[in-house]
Amino acid sequence: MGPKQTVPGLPDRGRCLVMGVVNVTPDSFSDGGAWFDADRAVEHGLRLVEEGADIVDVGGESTRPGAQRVSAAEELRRVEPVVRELAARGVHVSVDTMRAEVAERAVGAGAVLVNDVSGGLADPAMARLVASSGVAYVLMHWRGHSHDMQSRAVYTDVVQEVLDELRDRMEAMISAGVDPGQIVLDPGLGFSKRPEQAHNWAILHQLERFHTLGRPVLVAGSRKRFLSRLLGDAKDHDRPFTECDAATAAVSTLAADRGAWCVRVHDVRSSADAVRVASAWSDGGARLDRGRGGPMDRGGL
Ligand code: PMM
Repeated sequence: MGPKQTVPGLPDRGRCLVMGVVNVTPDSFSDGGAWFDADRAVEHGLRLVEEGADIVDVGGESTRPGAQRVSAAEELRRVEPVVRELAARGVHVSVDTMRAEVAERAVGAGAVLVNDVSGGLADPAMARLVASSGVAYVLMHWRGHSHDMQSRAVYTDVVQEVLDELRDRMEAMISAGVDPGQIVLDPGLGFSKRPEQAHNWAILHQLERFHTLGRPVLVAGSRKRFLSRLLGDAKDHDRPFTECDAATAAVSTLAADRGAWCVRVHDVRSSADAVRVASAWSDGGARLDRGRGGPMDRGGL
């Protein structure tokens, strides 16, 4: 099992949490364009909660390989109304941003988690904001912006280097005044990790080593290229991203079993089921999570 799994402002369900993704962008790699409208994005976020999401992650900037940045003003225009409305409806909202300014406004609008894929590197003001607001913070392993991140995927020992770089970033945030209890760590699957070099699989294979850093771990493999590559056909055609949800659920099951605090996914229903299976399996059903109706409710076997 991993380190203590409670994070301020976020629910403790005694199992791995599920974070559902709402990308309010025209170009995210796995669901770009689908929710690029505030009302539709809110509707989608509420549907994800019904399907079992514990947290809804709202992002306004695509991080797909090669993506160009949007302005802070445009990012705010996309995310702020969605965060505000979902938070007003009682949803635990996370904001997926690398900008302190966007994070600050989102926290003001009710976000309880700042999900920063740059681990504080993209915006020097981020550490101060996280420290002064006391908000929970996902610190992801990152080596550079999307336009050239894959050229930085050069490792001798990927697991050790990602661990070391996460530790360095965590120490830098703590020196800037962030309480260690605010921090969740994320190895950043797909970010400066090459599918053809099995970087992502090496990290998942040794996921338990990340617990040595003493903070909860978030795993975000949903619809990423290492899955579509694994499931590709004999002619080396990758499986389309949207057809990788069963594989994502398998990753969620295994990540939950290896002590992940949370999985970040696009298809919530399958991963919400997966983490409940992992939990019941690991404790022999001692503490069944019947939040949404268990098998007995339906009179089944
Ligand atoms: N990946 C994406 C976006 N946000 N946040 C965290 N913490 N970890 C990730 O790996 C991550 C993220 C890119 O995926 P998407 O655009 O399909 O949501």
